[in-house]
Amino acid sequence: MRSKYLILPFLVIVLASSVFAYGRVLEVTLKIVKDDYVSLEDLKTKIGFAGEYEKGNYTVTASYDSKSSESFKFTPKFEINVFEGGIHKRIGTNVIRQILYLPYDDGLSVLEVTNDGEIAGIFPVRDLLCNEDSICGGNETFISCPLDCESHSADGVCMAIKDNECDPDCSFERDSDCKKEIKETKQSDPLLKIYFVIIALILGFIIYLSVHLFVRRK
Ligand SMILES: [Ca+2]
Ligand SMILES: [Ca+2]
Repeated sequence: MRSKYLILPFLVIVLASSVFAYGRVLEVTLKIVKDDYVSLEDLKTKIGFAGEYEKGNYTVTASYDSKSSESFKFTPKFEINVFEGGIHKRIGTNVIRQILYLPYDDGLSVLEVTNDGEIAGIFPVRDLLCNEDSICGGNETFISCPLDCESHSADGVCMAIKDNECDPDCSFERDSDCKKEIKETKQSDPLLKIYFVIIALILGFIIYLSVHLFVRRK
């Protein structure tokens, strides 16, 4: 009976991880003009869940240096939310912004978008993901560019790694190194030491005075 209860959460985890792949993810923001071109608005690597892209008239093909390419299919909805006359409505539009969460792997060089088999945009992404100039900036993160970015770089991605450095992108709860940093700054605060000495002196003086008065009364 007990083993049944132990197996259940395990099965849920296996099922969830097969539906939503958790790991290194490429967040791709595309501007799509209906029946026309596609442009690349933003690109960022992070840790998270990749989406499911198996059906649709649009295809994103990710080409790698070392391995065969991978394709992801989706159908953009040319609609936007509007608030009109006190109600929320969805109306048709010709331009939309589509965000895709693709599984990310090292060596990604080109993203190509096709609409019904016709090329709508080709984007060389290698230098965007890592330009190897020893500066962590632009679209680079520790995930796509460990050469330029450090695990604790301010790159918009929280890497909760124990490396004795607080990642400014993490909350204090997520990166245990940040908690330690707070503790250390508290300990080394010179003002805190002065307050402590003053309080100790006042307490000492009160005790001295009390003892002195007590002895005199006797
Ligand atoms: Ca760089
Ligand atoms: Ca970071």
